[in-house]
Amino acid sequence: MTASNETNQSVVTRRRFAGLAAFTSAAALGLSRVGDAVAAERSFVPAVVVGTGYGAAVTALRLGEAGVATTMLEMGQPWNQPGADGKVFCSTLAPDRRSMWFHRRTAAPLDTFLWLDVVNRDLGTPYAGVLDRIDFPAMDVYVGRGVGGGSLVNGGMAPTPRRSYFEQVLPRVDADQMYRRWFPLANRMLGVNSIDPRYLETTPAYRYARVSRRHAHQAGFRTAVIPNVYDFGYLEQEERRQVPRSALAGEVIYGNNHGKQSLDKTYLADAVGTGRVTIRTLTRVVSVRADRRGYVLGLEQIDASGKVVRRSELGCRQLFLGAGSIGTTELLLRARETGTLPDLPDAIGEGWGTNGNVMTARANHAWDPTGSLQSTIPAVAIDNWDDPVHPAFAEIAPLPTGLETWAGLYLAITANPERGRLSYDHATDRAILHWQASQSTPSIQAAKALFDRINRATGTTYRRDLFSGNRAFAADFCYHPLGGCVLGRATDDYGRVRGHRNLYVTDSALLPGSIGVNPFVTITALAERNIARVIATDLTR
Ligand code: FAE
Repeated sequence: MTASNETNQSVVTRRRFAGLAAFTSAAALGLSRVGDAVAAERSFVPAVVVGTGYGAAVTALRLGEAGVATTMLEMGQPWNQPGADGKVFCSTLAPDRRSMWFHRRTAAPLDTFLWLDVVNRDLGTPYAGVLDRIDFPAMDVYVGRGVGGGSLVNGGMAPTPRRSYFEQVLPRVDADQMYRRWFPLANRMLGVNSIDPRYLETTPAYRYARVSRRHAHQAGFRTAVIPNVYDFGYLEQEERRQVPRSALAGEVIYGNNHGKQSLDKTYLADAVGTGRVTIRTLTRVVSVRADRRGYVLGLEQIDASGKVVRRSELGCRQLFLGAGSIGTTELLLRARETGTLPDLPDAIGEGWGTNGNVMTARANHAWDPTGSLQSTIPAVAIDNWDDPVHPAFAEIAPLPTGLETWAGLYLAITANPERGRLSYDHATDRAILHWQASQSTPSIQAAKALFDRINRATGTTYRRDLFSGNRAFAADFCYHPLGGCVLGRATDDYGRVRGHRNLYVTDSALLPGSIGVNPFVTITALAERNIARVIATDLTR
């Protein structure tokens, strides 16, 4: 290591410590902001970033590094303050009010077990929990709510997309540069790591993955080990009971108490650590309008019970939208349709897709148990993306009930060409998604082609007891909403909203409905690429 590398390294480490300390003290003091108190009270700031998910976190860090005072606005809570049970998050098996964002009942995607309504629980009074499900007529969209966005609730799977598919999806983005520079940077920053192959082959916690992998091989499919942002070293320690359990204690979609490098531990800690970035929490952006200096946002601050405690406005010169595919698109549609930014492009709301998401489960033979201890963090996938008719990339998912279930569960990503559209509904003041149930059929067909072949090769069948209505496939929900403000259409090739100076989209809304693998590494890498260009060319200092 050279002397200057060492200096850079120590600056980065110090910055992260400072950021993590700011998170801790904000939690200890019960503050509704992380970072500088004075900055959080200003009515005008140079840059605002809406949301704290992947695109937002990257953008805020790089703005902070460039010396731009930046305020992040997040409608969810900071998730680092333990509740009465000493834990920040509740587990998937014993969910409480922390689980869901103002729902009266949990809304887990597997809604029955042995056809019984035993999975979901009543929650009592609605609360600002960490997982939201936005329900549209034929599609339910899961999203994370809180400082860290989807990183708080997701499975941490961190694959880089196949280059040929990336080039097909985003032909105007320089793939050479992405694969040489931005994907490696995103992987490094996110803390992506891989499971030790010896551990994968021997631990009871991944028996389910080995069983499903063997079945896939029997049917002639290829499988791949998938990197993750969960610390696999920590996971091994969990198994030896040297540290508190998280992945081995059924924690994931309602948050992981340990092990996961969510954004509040990486990008956001670094961003706050620059001393230039402040996060205002439980603060929802409800409107955007233009003024002489840039943009003015209407804000609603709520308490954890949902009561609006303050309404205010915040002005900025540069506005970066990172509220997620649905959130960002909704803000721009509302602005266009209520006339506060009437000239926004027609392409806003278009090009929305589910990343071809479809979930299914197989029933294994009695001699093929999958184990009562299952890591919630997936590590293996069936890679059938080369199939000329039905490309599919199927994550082998756990079913961590604490009991033997003999189930093989999968979340498949397929190349479903169908696209939906979001529009603004004046009556409810919300975005509505135009997606027909029939548009999910290509996802089901692709998954069926894959799993029919596995069932034939192994003499097994589908489980029909896990999704209500006796269904073998569930393609009426998605974890990977993508699109709505597509790169090169609603924006230019770097996320600048067409026709609007200093207005940018930074997140999953940029991806045109499909990326072929779990998307957050791509969202992160694209955000890195875009903000580097914007800082180099658009910022006036
Ligand atoms: P996102 O992470 O959704 O963050 C948006 C943030 O903006 C949220 O914190 C919102 O609360 C906030 N927000 C929204 N509207 C407003 C507003 N009006 N005012 C203020 N704040 C607002 O954005 N992806 C993978 O790559 N690997 C996985 O293993 C994986 N598993 C998943 C499992 C689950 C259960 C879920 C739900 C998702 C999973 N994903 C996974 C998807 C991934 O988390 C998602 O693509 C990214 O989080 C999207 O990142 P964005 O930057 O677009």
